[in-house]
Amino acid sequence: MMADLLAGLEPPPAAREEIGPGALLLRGWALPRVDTLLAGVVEVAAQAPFRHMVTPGGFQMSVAMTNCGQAGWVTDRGGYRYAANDPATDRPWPALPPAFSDLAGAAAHEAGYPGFAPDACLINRYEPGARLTLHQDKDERYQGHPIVSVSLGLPAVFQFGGLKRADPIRRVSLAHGDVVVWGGPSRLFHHGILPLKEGLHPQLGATRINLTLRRAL
Ligand code: MD3
Ligand code: FE
Repeated sequence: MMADLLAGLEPPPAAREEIGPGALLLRGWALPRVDTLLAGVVEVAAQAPFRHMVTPGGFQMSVAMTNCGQAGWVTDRGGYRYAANDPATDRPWPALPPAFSDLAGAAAHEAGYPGFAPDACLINRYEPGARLTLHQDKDERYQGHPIVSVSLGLPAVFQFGGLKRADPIRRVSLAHGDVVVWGGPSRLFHHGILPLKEGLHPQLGATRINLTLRRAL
């Protein structure tokens, strides 16, 4: 424990914050693994490029997305769903990099959800102005599993509401290296990302990347 702390492998206990029922924010938790995670993103995007998908209502999303794992989240005029193949190439999505699954399993364990084994990862890429309007994540087959999110690059303002769309909304800043484990009641809470502000991150430039590790199937 103390040795891990000194080695920079474990953040101090003050970096743990319960931001909702069953939702634990681990500030800076991914920092020791950022380079490996980013290498995974580059590898995935080489095989399944980022693209701006279209919502069922016909709007192009401002966030660019790609996926890896057994299934990928997609949207088009036909609706939202998980698909085994990338519609852009008709080939299976790239495999989940082990660094992604390892980090998700360890973070979930840390948050009190042992045995979490993700089978899918949605990778979101934001540039200044890009946003994600308030929504719930309900396309996974069984919504009892937690979701682990990792924020990289420019900081963003995360909106966190409740089960009902009209519930009060809190704002939480998510920065480079922050990990959040969304389980329990929070798993189905409404959430979104406000338009990304201009900025330059030393490693990622004018970009924010968010990984969400999920059990989709
Ligand atoms: C709370 N992504 O991919 S991460 C998404 O930053 C998504 O790109 C945002 O919402 C992003 O669906 C927010 C935080 C997050 C992710 C998934 C959640 C919060 C969540 C699922 C349930 C509840
Ligand atoms: Fe979401």
